Amino acid sequence: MTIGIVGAGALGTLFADALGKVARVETLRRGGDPTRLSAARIVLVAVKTYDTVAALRPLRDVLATGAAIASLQNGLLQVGHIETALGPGRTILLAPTTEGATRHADGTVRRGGFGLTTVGTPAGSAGTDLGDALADLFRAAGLAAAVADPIEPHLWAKLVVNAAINPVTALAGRTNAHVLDHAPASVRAALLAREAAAVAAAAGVALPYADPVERVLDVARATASNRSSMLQDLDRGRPTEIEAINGEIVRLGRSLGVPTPENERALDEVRRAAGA
Ligand code: KPL
Repeated sequence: MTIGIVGAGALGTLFADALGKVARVETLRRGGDPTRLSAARIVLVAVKTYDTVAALRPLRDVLATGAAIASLQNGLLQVGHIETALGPGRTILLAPTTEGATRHADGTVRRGGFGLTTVGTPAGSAGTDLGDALADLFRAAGLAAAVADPIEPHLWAKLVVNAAINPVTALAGRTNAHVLDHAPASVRAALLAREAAAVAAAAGVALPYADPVERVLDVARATASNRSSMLQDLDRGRPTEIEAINGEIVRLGRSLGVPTPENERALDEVRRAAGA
């Protein structure tokens, strides 16, 4: 099976390297030739949320009929972005992941611990057996994977973790271990996670864990040596995903009447740190 990967950042490279051992992998970099992905059965999307439409648009007339698009991305807006870029009627899989990868100064990418990738189809979409096939492939490549239906609680589960770990580590300039080792960072991460979980509950989402703070600490432990994606974005002077993560919590919190002062503060501070 040929797997396409859109995006050659740290996460895309981690998946390309792992899957390259068990499948044929074609990576599409920014400005690359989209026809490289014409034989792909599954296309993994590993670009930043705000780059999705521009990165996928060139594939609109290139992808094979029946090819599935599987998003590894953060946030909640993946399906809309994919449909905007490729049109309706595509087979879409969502694959939120707690794998962490850091690109070092010499350009190499190192896995920052061990995460779990959960694969499923968005609510209301037609069933496909490609989700099971993708999870099997991940496992064959040495990446822990699960299949879940519905997948939305797992997108939220990842959002809560990102809302807590990413701004705290990005603002401190420290690896994910900071959330465990530095008491004020642990307190702040816990406040962020609790607010995000309260928004999830108000949105009618049952998170797949009982204690969001414990979950954040578990992921921080499993990815302790990783520099969070938000920290790597700030390091490189790139836009961060703060709007899709804490920004989304704040926006939904407002519309659902859930106060999110800690997420608002994180949103504000990361925007300022990024010079926005
Ligand atoms: O998803 C991540 C990220 O950095 O965006 C975690 C799981 C927090 C790993 O660093």
